[in-house]
Amino acid sequence: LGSGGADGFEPLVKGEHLNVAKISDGGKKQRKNWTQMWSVLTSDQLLLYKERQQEATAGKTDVVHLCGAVIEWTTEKSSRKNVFQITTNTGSEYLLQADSNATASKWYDAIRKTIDSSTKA
Ligand code: I3P
Repeated sequence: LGSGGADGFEPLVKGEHLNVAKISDGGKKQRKNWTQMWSVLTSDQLLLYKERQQEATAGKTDVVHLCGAVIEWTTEKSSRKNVFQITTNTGSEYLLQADSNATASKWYDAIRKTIDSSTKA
């Protein structure tokens, strides 16, 4: 933890590839389908793009609203390592994962801070 090297800025708002599975959409269970997404954190949203290039064309695949969301590590909802879950205030559930523990931890911390600050605002 904390050894982010050249990338270790806080809060983290730049893009990176993460594995994402949306397991609930507004309370409705979804079939788990892990997809590598280009992920960009803003001050109150996590933007998910299929391709890095789509960031420039605003071709978002999904937007995770972080105000009022809950984030937690989970070892029960996947056989993968370094998995955390975001539950939005509308009941959508996302699993996020990276093979690198440092990468997963960096995003977990940045998203948690974003949830805290956007929920207080
Ligand atoms: C799922 C797929 C997922 C797996 C999930 C399977 O099968 O293998 O990768 O989740 O396990 O059901 P399918 O492609 O046929 O839908 P993990 O990789 O996170 O373990 P689960 O049902 O135990 O969630």
